[in-house]
This record gives sequence, C-alpha cells and structure tokens, in this order.
Amino acid sequence: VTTLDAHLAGGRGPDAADLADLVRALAAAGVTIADELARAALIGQLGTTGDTNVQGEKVKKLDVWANDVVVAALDATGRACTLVSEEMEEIRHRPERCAGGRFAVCFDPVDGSSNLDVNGIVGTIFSVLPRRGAGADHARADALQPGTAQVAAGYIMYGPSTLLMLTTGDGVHGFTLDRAQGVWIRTHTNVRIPARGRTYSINDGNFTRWPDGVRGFVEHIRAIDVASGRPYTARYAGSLVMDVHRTLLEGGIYLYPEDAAGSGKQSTGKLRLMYECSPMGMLVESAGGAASTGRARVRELAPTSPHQRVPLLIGSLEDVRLAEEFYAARRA
Ligand code: AHM
Ligand code: MG
Repeated sequence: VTTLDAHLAGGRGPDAADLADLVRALAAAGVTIADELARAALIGQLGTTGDTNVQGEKVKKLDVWANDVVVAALDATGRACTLVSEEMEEIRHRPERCAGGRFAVCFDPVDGSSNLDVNGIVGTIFSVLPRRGAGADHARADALQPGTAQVAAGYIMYGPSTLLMLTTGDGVHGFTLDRAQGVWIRTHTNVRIPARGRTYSINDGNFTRWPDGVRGFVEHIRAIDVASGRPYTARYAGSLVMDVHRTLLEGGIYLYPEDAAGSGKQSTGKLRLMYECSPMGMLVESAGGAASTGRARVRELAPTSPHQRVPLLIGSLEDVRLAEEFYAARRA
C-alpha cells in the first residue's frame, strides 16, 4: 500500500519537498470539501449566495466557501505567493509569502457547479507553476505562464469515492481517499489513456453554434462503420472533472469548442485556460493523450489574462488528431 505522502516523498528535484507541501495542502482541502459536499443539503449549503460575479454567473454558496478553504490551505504552506482562482477576479499576490513561496497556483475550487444542486459529481482542479516574478508586473508574470511551464497538475473528483488524480511530470497517478483512516491510498499507477476510444463528450445543445470542423467530426464519429469502431457512444456529465476522468481512463474525446463566428456569445469557448484547460492538458498529455484548441496545442498558448477562455478538445491522441483534421478542413 502506497499513501500519497509516501508517493510524494519519492519525488525528485530541488523543489520536490516544497511541491509535496502544496499537494498535501490541496489534498487536505479536498477532504474538507468532500465532507461539506456530503452534508451540504443538511446544513443549508446548497443554492446561491444571491450575488452575481463579474462573468455574469450566479455565485453558489459552495463556490465561495470552497475557495476560502483552498486559499487558507495554500496560504498555510507558505509556498504559494501567487494565486489565481475562478472565484477571484484579480490575481492574488502576497509579497509577504514570497520568501518561501516558490510557486504560483491556479485553481477552480468547485468545477461543474451546475451539478451541485442535483447531487452530481463536481471537482477541484489545480495547476502549479514555478514562480517567475520580479519587478513591477511580477504577479502577472507568475500567473500567466503557458501550460508547458507547469510543474504539477491535478484534480480531486467528488464522486462515490473521493479521488485525487495527480501528475508532477512523472506519469499520472490516482489516490483514493480512505475516509475511515483519513489517508489517500494510491489506487491508480501510471495511468495511460488508450490511443483511441469509443466515446465522445460534448454539449449537444450547442449544436447550432458548433464550428463546421466540429460538426463534421461529430457527424463522422456518429456514422456507422463497424470496421473502424463507429459510431462512438455519447457521454456528457456537464462536469469537466467527470468527463475528463472517464476519457482519461477509457479513451475517447471531450470537446468544448468555441461558437462559430457570429453564432453565439462564446466565441473563444467556455472553459478557462489557467485552471481548467491547462492542468487537464498536462494530465492527459502525461498519460499519452492530447489537448488542443482545434488549431494549437493548449499547453503552448501564451495566456493574456487570468480568466481567459479557450476551446478545448482533449483525450485520446488519435481522436484529438482526427478532430484537428476536421478543424483544418483537411477532412469533411
Ligand atoms: P464552471 O466552472 O462554471 O462550473 O463551468 C465549467 C463547467 C465544466 O465543468 C463543464 O465541462 C462545462 O462547464 C459544462 O458547460 P455546459 O453546461 O455549457 O455544457
Ligand atoms: Mg470551472
């Protein structure tokens, strides 16, 4: 039996111990969040706060509460001096924590929060970047790095069990929370995503707004061709952690494309680069898969703002490459 602590103790490199502190803090926040989710209906923690955030979305009580939990856990380590969160409009830079704080952490405390009020699966997503900043614009230099700079990425999935999936650049490993003992046990070692899957995951309600490449690709994988394993089957939870987790283990593709020009409001896609697409990209690539905008590798994008949205096509290598061919109109 290998615990998360033992796994982290095997980390190499000069920053391994500090990084382990951060991961332990995020895992501890995950235990607290899992407990709260389990009793949210009993203690009045479902529903909205009554506020609307800058992005025009109704703020859920658990979003705000969980953000405070993650921030407090990271602050207590003294290792993260720059924080970016879906729930915080501004980059949060704490100069007094920079002495021992070698990292910037980007996170979404409760992703998939439309599932909260229906007892659906949600998750916490995180991305760890090395600290870069110096000079006047140091907070932005820390926060806005391409996904290739990440030193760790992961998510905590609050499902029938609570599961932490993690990469520190050395494969993807999963740890299931043993609630009775209060420890995380490694249950998934060196996860590899199948080169091709049989499942696609996309919000079909956006059909009229999909770009042509996505329409063509989805039509292709829905068409019957027994020899090439088509049609694919459809699965969509509306919770990125759930949908990516299934894709990671079983293969296939998840898509959240941009709206076609002139057809809608999400011309850059919906999902956020820094704390949704980039960490999921590191995880899936580390398992042998791919993460693309349709036209470029997600992890190579140079971010311009902390809440930037980008299109996301993620999953099995062959499925993502095929979707890119449709995007480039090399296939129709
Ligand atoms: P959120 O951060 O506001 O929860 O939005 C992100 C979520 C993802 O978990 C999920 O994949 C996607 O939004 C679902 O969006 P939609 O409801 O438009 O299909
Ligand atoms: Mg989110």
